[in-house]
Amino acid sequence: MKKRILIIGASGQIGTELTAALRKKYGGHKVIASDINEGSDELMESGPFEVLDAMDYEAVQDVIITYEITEVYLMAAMLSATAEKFPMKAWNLNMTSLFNVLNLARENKIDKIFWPSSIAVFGPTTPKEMTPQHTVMEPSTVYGISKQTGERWCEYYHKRYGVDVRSIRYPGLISYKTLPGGGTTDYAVDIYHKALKHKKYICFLDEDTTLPMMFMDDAIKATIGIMEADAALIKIRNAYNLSGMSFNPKEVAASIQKHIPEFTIEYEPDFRQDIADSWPQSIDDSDARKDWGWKHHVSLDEMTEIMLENLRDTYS
Ligand code: AKB
Repeated sequence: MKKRILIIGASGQIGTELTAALRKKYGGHKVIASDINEGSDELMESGPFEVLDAMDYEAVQDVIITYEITEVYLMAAMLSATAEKFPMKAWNLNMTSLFNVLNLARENKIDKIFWPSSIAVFGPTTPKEMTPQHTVMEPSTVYGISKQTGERWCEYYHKRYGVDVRSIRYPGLISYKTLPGGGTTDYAVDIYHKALKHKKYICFLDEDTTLPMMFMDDAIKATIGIMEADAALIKIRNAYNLSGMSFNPKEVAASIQKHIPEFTIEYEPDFRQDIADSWPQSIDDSDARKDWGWKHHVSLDEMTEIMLENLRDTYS
């Protein structure tokens, strides 16, 4: 079958690396990158690029028809911390963009959708350790409410209209290539930059705030892995739990100190502490491992080495 992929939100933290990985795998011309603004030179030169508003149904449909798109990865979203500042804007973006692609698939204009969910679907009443796939979900953030609602709609469109939509609940993602924007887990990227630049970091979460996290390479493997799996293997059509590692700011600081002994960290928790406190500490992802063969590879100390090695030149 002729595969043509559209990535919506290609300039974001995940979109940038996902676009590069899919272009490497399928060829630049098969992967159309799009975002609300023009992308980086690299994004615009390595394959087709379209300026596209994920909330504009007609515009998304036009790109899908023009390029004969078969699969959409919808990566545009407002993350947890920013969404608390702009609740209605976040709700509108996160829900309208999802309905646009779900309805295009329902009308048979595309065959398959990837839509990212998040550990933010869980809330303060969810069991915190090894959070099960099926459990209490009472998210207390705008972002979490939009992701949980989105999951219900994905499952509904699959059951009622046969839409092939696949999703995973991303933990916090860490990469040296791209910066996150507006999330509660962003400290886990910033800390590496500040460790190299200032040998000091002021963390907006408390030292013992343990959260599920993952190195970006593993997240990209999971995303492409679930999309490539045989449809019959995808038994869960809201979103799969996905786990890599869990750590808190004190542990990541200790991991950095193995390479930069003079590095120091201070804690000044802000409004993001409440968000983090409402999320799980670790995730049971046995369904993803069993159903479509998910495996994580990178641990905290391995990630620290990769991050410092790759960022060192920027700050030397
Ligand atoms: C955020 O912190 O909002 C995101 C997420 C866990 O979905 N990184």
